[in-house]
Amino acid sequence: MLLSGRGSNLQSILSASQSGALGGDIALVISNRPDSGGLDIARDAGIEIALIDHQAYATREAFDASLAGALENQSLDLIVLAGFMRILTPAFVSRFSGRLINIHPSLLPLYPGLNTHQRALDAGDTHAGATVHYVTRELDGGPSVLQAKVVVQPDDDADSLAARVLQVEHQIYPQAIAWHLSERLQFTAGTLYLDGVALPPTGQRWESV
Ligand code: NHR
Ligand code: GAR
Repeated sequence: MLLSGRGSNLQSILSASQSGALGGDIALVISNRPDSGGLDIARDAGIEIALIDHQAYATREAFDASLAGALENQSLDLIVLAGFMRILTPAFVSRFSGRLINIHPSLLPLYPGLNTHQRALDAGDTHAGATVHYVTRELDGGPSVLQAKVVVQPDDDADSLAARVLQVEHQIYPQAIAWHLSERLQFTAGTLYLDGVALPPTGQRWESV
């Protein structure tokens, strides 16, 4: 797993792993930031951790080569981005193609990139949400697996909306990872399949909450 921050998605995935709902274990947690809460959560759970600080590398290519080096000896089924804040190079993405998944805090294809909650509020959207997608070289442009919606409340600010979206992230991300690990979900040759059936571009919908 790759992360940069607090690690609440790590916590939800760890809980699913411990209950048997995930169908797998977290082998390694890597952060690009020394102060990530996610590193503390992983350490306390006895998971191997690594700090690969992007500021120590002159180029994105050098940073990604170091990341790839840490990941390649592990025979990982899936590399999970959970609040990971560095854009990955095409070389890294193609090396782990079909085995890289991300959760993005918007209803993709709306609002790829950063500052998603404020952008949804500024647009006057009635709904916001989160999307699990496979990672391709196109930022937040890979095929969607699972999407969850929440209702925007009149008094929401970016923080309150982010907190509501985070609750559904904790539901859909372990689910999507479990599908991948059980091989119900496959991303091959640019097409995404669930139980052998090609998924529509928006992925599966989780019920509105
Ligand atoms: N890499 C590729 N190639 N494709 C994707 O879809 C990726 C990716 C790397 C990360 C997560 C994504 C998100 O869910 C993600 C998806 C970071 C940025 C960003 O602009 C944008 C989107 C995402 C992650 N990062 C700045 C950068 O220069 C740094 C910002 C910071 O450090 O705070 O890399 O939102
Ligand atoms: C989550 O909301 C995740 O969707 C978002 O950051 C938060 C991480 O929270 N991801 C991105 O913005 C990726 N650029 P967490 O550290 O508590 O899991």
